[in-house]
Order: sequence, then structure tokens, then C-alpha cells
Amino acid sequence: MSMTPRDPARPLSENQHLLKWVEKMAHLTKPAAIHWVDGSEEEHAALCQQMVDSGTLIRLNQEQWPGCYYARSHASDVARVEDRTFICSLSKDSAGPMNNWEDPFKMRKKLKAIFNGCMQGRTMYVLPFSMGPIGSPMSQIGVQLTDSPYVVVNTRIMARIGLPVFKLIDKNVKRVVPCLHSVGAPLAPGQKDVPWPCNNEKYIVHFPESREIWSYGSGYGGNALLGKKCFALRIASNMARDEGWMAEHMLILGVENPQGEKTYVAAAFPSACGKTNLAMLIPPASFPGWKVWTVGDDIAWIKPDDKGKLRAINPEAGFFGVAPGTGDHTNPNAMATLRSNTIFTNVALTPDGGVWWEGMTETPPERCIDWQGNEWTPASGTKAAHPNARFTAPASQCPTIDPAWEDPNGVPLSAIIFGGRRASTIPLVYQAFNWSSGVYMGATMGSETTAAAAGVQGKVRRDPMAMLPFCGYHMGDYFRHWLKMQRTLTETPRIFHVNWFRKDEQGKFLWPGFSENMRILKWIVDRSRVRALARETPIGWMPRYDDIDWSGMPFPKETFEQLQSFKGSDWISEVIGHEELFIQLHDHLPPEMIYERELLICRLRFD
Ligand code: TSX
Ligand code: MN
Repeated sequence: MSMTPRDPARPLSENQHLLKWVEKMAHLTKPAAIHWVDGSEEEHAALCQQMVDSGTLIRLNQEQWPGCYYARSHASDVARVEDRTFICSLSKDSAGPMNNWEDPFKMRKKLKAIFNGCMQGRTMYVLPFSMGPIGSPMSQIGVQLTDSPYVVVNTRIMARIGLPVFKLIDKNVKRVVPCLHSVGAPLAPGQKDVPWPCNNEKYIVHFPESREIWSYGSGYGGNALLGKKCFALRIASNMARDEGWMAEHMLILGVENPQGEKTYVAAAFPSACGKTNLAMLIPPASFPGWKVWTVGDDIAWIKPDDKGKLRAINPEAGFFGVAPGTGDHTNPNAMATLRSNTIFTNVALTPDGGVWWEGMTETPPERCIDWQGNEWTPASGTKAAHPNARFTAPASQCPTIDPAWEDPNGVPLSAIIFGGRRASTIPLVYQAFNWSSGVYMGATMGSETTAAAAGVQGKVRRDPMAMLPFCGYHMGDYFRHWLKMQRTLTETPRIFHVNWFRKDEQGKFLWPGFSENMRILKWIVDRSRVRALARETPIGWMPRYDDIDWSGMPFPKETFEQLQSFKGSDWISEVIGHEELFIQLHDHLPPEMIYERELLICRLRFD
């Protein structure tokens, strides 16, 4: 039976608002064609073929890498552009000092000028997406208009897209977040395209009051996949504040004990702390019957249920992970996840049509093509993969994906973990006294720059709740929202802080990390169920040596004490660092944060 292919220009929605908006934006950006994305396998195959033909994608060796593709970005378009990211709220004050602000009327005028004709010669894709399982009460819907087919195929992995989303839109039950995206590289008639079109001038713009996103000039990750950081964190943090829930930069995992009881925890870490590795942790062999299940590795939307307990969903459907450092020794689950149906960006290409990056295998390939398209050998003295090279892989392919990862009601949260990369000062693990001291813990967390020399204390960058680049409003108001959440809860998750990265005087890591973190996770989940012991200290509750399960890993008591120690002189600089942050936020800072700091100082009693 022969079927005529559908006409992609024919609208797949009857929603008048949507049709009007698409028409208006097409009038502005002037694309050569419009393609309504249905999300089908056939459409995906056709888009990939088109990008292979145009040189944007390389099809990998399909025997070893089934369904996988490879892309190299322009050398200037390799990461999020924080200095080009704007929050355009009506008042500058409500965006806060951590965000770039521009007057929304001025910005709109500017955007209309740069978007004028920016899609000429290209196809505008009408890409509907759901953040969270289709139809979940916790999910949110957006439509991204984009002139990048690379964005379409990546979003197909990272979110639920296509016909089922148009159906939801036509039911008119949820507000749709309009997202306009262009790589900013119009094509004149007959002009040959380049593999990675983009523009030197970039704008990543959020209008929190009207819930809109406009992105210009970049095809890369968080700049272009607008459902992720722009929607699921910056816009959603505004929605969450207004509606009494939380949009957080957190992984979600479930710890199952040998009795089959499952405890879910969410964890916020700044970048380069191994969030994806923790989300996919494999317990050591000496923990029979213990399992870690993966719900998400980057974003959690958290909401109180009707019993006053917090429940969390992962609004994403895939992992957009950093490739370098990911290997069978650090994260075998991630390696299994990305074996098929994955898009690799800015890694290296091997002669047999495979991919490679630093840390994937112990021995590098004898030769390959690096992320910039040049011949590379281990003697080149450069990195084969860009340090921010990525894989886009379906979450469903993760061997440890939680059976409840798509539960429309989310999973119940028993604990929240904050963390950072700190060579000194901060113990391996400690627990906050209560919700408000836990909010203080999250508000004051930070990470050291990884470039810091051994033994030398690096500079701490405060990154409250790992939301510094992602909170779509004033950070002080965000802390207030956290504190306020307690009033809507009958039971609050227990709050912890971890530091896998403490070093000794010689600059050696004191803690083996990775799978051995299971010992700390076990204490955390047992503690959350009030089954683990602890002692009270000035900074919080801490496990004693014997409160940790050391089976299968002889670990010196002295090293543990060293990991858990905290020095008065270190904590003087620490609380001064807290104050520096609080001064920046002073006019919106909740008094609780100042009181918590005073209490901490009193408990530490430096004199
Ligand atoms: O992801 C990491 N985790 C969390 C794992 C569940 N990394 C990698 C961070 C870069 C993204 C870690 N690195 C962790 C960790 O717990 N710990 C460290 C530091 C470290 C590195 C190497 C060793 C030990 C600690 N090697 C040996 O001890 C032999
Ligand atoms: Mn992230």
C-alpha cells in the first residue's frame, strides 16, 4: 500500500492562539517553509538524513552505534553564554543582582529588529514539547519555533514532543510557553549552508511575567534546547514561586535497601561535581541487596501532595551529559545508556566511525578526528574532545532507570542533598538541624574552581542551591520561597550537605568517591527514616565512624575524622564568605538567613 507523505506545512493544531502566534512569528522571521513537527519515527529519519546530506550530522557506524549521530559545533558555539542571558522582568529589582536585566519594552524592540528576516532561506519548525510526562498534573507545555533541525532531533530525546502534545494544546487546559529560537544565520537565495550555522551576537532572553523565551544566535545545548535551562529552570522557577512549588537544579534518585524499601532523594550540585555519576551510582559489591535507581540527572520539579509531602518529577526525558570523564570506570550506566539512539556533539570521531573522548577509555585511540575536524593523535598535546562535549541520550535506555520515573504524580522525596567541590573546610557529610538551617546550608553552598593548584585553596564561588545561573528572579526572594514552602508541608525532607572532594595537605583526595559514596547515601537515607545514629556538632548532625557501614572497605578511622573535621579558623572565612553573598542580596534577604548565620557563629564560638 502506498501512502502519500503528510504535508508538514499543514498545521497539526486547531488552537487559534497557537496558529496566530506561528503566523505572526513567521511574518517576523520570514522562513522559506514551515514544518509542524509530529514527532514520528519517519520524520526523525528524514530530518537526520537531511542533516547528514547538509554536513551538520555524521551517521556513526551503525553496527557499533545504532541510531547514533555525530555533530561538530562552530568553535565559538560550545557552551551556555551567561553574559548574554537576560531576565526581562518589568522591574530590575525583581530580576535581582545575579541576573542580567534589560527593560522588557526595550528588549522586545531589539529582538524584533534582530529576528526580522532571521530565518530567510530556512525552515521554521513548530516543535511542541511537554516538560514532564504527557498529561501529568505536574507537567508544563511549550512550543518552540526554531530554524534548527539539530534542535528538533535533540529535543525529541530530551522532552516529549509531537502529536500527543498538540492534542493537549488543543484541549486548552494548560498555558503554553511560547519559545522562539533562531541560529541567526539567514540564507540568501542560492547561498550554501554551513554545517553549524550560528551568529556571533547572541541573546538568551526570558520574559518571566509573560512567560516567554526568545533565543538568538546559538545552536548549542542550554542556549537552544529551550525546554531545559530556559523553561524548566528560569521560567519554571517563576511559575513555581507563584504557584507554590519548586523548580530545582537537582538530580533525583531512589535508594532501595535489601528489604525492598525505597527512599527518594534529590541533590543539587554546582557543575563539575559528577551529578550524572551520582544519579547512576552502582553500589559496591559489599552492599548486597542495595540498589540505586535513576529518576533524573539535572532538573527536579517538586510539589506538595494533598497529604503535605513533597513529590518530585524529572521534567526531562533524556540526559544531556558532559562526555569527557564519562567511562566504564566512572559511570558504566551512562556508557550503557549512550550506546544507541544518541547524538554526540564536539567529541572526537574515530576511524571506524565511532566516537571517543578523554576518560572514555584508559588508552586513547592511535588517531582520530578531533572536535574541530583536525587529525589528532595522543602526541598532539591538545584535547580530542571539547571539555564541554555532550551526549544527548534517552533516559529510558538507562539500565537503572526507576520504574516510577514517568509516574505522573512523581516520587515522594525524603531527603535533599546539597554539595560542592571543596578542598578544605567542608566535611564529607553533615545534616542540617531543621528546614531553615537546611535552607541556609543550600543558600551558602559553593564550589572551588577546579584549576586550583594542589594544596592551595581555590577561590570559592557561591552557587546557592546550584541555581546561580538558573534562578529566573531575585535570589533573596528565592530563599524566601524555600522558607515559605515549609508552611505547606506536614513533613519536610531532611537536608544534608556532602563534599566528595576534600583533600589532605599534599593535595590528595581523602575520599575515594564514586561507588563508595553509597556508604554516605546509606547513612543519609537511614537517617531520613530515623534509623541511623549521629552526633550533634556546631554545624549540624554528623555520623560517627561507627555510624557508617564500612563493610568491604577498610577505611582508617583517622582519615574519616580528618574528612569530618572542621576548623574554627576555616569557618571564620567561611561565614565571612556567606556574608559577602548576603550583602549582595541584602534588600531581599529573608531575616531567617541572617539569624541562621548568627546562630552558626554563636555555636562555633571563635573566641
Ligand atoms: O563524579 C564524581 N563523584 C561522584 C560519583 C558518584 N567524581 C568525578 C567528578 C568530575 C565530574 C569524583 N571525583 C568523585 C565522586 O565522588 N570523587 C572524585 C575525586 C577523586 C578522583 C579520583 C580518585 C578518588 C577521588 N581516585 C582514587 O582514589 C584512586
Ligand atoms: Mn545542570
